[in-house]
Amino acid sequence: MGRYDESERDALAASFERDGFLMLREHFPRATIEAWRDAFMPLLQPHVDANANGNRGPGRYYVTLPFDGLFADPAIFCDEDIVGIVERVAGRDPVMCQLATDTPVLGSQNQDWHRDTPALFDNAPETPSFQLAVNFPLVDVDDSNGPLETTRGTHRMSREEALDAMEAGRIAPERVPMQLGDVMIRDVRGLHRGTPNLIAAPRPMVVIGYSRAWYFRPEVHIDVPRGVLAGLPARARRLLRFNNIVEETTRSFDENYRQFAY
Ligand SMILES: O=C(O)CCC(=O)C(=O)O
Repeated sequence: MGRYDESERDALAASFERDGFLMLREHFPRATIEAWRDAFMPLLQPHVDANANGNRGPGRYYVTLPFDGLFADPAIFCDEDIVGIVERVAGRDPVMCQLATDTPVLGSQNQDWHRDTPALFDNAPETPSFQLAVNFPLVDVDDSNGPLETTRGTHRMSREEALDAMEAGRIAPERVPMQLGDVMIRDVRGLHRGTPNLIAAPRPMVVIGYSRAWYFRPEVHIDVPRGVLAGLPARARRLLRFNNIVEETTRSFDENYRQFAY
């Protein structure tokens, strides 16, 4: 049972088709997300210690989450509303390909406007959605700590067309403040950027990637421990089918997903 019925999911999917993103406000329980934050902060620190300048540009860290414990919670990655909407916009039987975080800290800057993947076919930006990101912050996000900025409708335009439309004022960038528990689902082709975090506390944002059933992204992956997989419901196991099965969880440290902006 999700929070939205079938017709509400249809309406949300229709708004996604138009805008390239949607928000599910107050979707996850705050306590669940606070527990994720507490578990995440010790994972961030070694990256900050190793590279004070960020591994994703100044003051920005990309950190993969280990797929175990509370991070392997099917109530999050297999949430019925989210997967129901993902299936409506990216087709039946999707694949989960990524579980990670983006964290700007004090000293981060505006990113260049970018999309996270190139068009599926050269010069054919109008294809249906094939790669989605589900984002939720581990802290409340407002103007002080680096909200995402995005653009409506650019998921079906070329990068050049979208940038021209912004420059001409036909598309206005929008800041996306978010509270703990809020969820954003976005087509990763939508033109967006991270903005500076101006306060001392890091601003982690989880990203869960879902792909069309046949789409494989070699630049990201999840190491799924065999024992964790065995304890998951069938639908959750199916979502994970393209990922590596490992005997034990790995704490990946060398983040090699560096080519992320198109
Ligand atoms: O989390 C953010 O603020 C945006 C990060 C982003 O767009 C990226 O690194 O590709």
